[in-house]
Amino acid sequence: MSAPRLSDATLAQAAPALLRPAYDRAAIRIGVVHFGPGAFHRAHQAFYFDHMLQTSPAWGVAAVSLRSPDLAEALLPQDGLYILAEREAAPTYRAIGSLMEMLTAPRAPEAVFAHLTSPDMRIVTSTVTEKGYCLTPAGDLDLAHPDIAHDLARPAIPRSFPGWLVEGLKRRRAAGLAPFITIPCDNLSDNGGRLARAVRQLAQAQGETELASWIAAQAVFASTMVDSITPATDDALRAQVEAATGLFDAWPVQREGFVQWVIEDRLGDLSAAFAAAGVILTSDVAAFERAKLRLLNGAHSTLAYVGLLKGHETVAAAMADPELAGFVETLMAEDIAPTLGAVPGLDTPAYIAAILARFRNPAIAHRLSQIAWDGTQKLPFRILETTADALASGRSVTRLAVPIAAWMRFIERRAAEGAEITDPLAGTLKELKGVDAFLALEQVFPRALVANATWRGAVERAYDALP
Ligand code: CS2
Repeated sequence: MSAPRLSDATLAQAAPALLRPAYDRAAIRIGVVHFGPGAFHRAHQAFYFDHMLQTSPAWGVAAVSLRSPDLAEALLPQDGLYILAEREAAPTYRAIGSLMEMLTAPRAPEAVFAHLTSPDMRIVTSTVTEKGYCLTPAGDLDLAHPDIAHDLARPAIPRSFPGWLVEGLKRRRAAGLAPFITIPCDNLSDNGGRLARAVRQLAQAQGETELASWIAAQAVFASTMVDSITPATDDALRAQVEAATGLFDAWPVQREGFVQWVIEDRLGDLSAAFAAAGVILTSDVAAFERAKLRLLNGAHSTLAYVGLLKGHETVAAAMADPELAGFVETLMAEDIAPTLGAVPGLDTPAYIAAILARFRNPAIAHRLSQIAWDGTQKLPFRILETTADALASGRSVTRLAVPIAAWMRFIERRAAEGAEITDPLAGTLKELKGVDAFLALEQVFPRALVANATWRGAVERAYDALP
């Protein structure tokens, strides 16, 4: 007999193991528009908003998918409810109630704008990944990006994330409202600064000079560091959720118990509500972001590319390989940590130890292939910025060259097998062979780095040493 499907009406039938919203969902107002409601958003920001709803009904989320209707199709029959599994030795299951609307932007543009121009709506968040910012390697808006080209020609119904923000802010200004606060939650260094620049440049390129000045003067883009390991949903998770809760959820999500959200302290009167939910507000988010991106994400990408070449499938399996685990630990302590300087409030050796313990979490099967996606977008922030800093201070880059060489080998192997490569540059990548061909990718490798003979030599040696 199959279990009833999760919804407002069936929630009361769930097994006691399911933690439920301790607030009245019928009273919720939309205070947040989120772009890119993938698993990470639902395991992270939506969880915080669910917490904030316990004290105020102002934190409902309208979740906007830029393309795919999958989320709306899965969650509409469930009234936006889904189950978050926290996977530690004793797992917990929690029904998250903060998603009140699931919109697919191209199908319902006016509904998206209705929220973006609502006086109750104060915060826009995003998890659109690195590529969603549509930037050149120098950090400018990529005017040649097909979605940006579209938004220049037809700004009123945008395609890109910056395009939605510009048009939303334009309508808000026309309605005499203050701008919303944008809190981007993607793994880019200075995500707020980069997004602010992209949005201003798009407004300028659309000929909206006054709008661009208004945005520059009044709109807040708060940088953030987000952290929680979130393996993709699979059928095993669906089955476990159903067995534990007695309800069927078409799209549950899972993460480790650890969850962290650090936001630049520019939220004004909204700060207290975020702080009460456990968000860390700080004036120095850049230091936290850099430490997390370089240590955690840098180590993750290293485990992914080297681990896949060695035949491992998950992070925990790669960490059970003493040679690889030892290499990553040394890379973090000897090569990455010295580029961070002192981070106020962060004990770096303890932070490294905690990350390595999280990677070993036996309750989580985090696939290396998931982390290996989008290498051209991730490696600049995770490894190449670290490498440039190490070179500038005369430190060795021998170990830092290994994940880069492993990525090249990984791409070559996928191409040779005819396997799919998930990356915006996949079409180019699958034709590349050998270090020189990869280093010619100007979208990925800064020319100053490529011109550095020490680093280049290190990449070549690492490449030759890998299978
Ligand atoms: C991972 C991240 O998939 C990846 O590239 O490195 O998603 C990582 O799990 C999170 O940033 C952890 O906060």
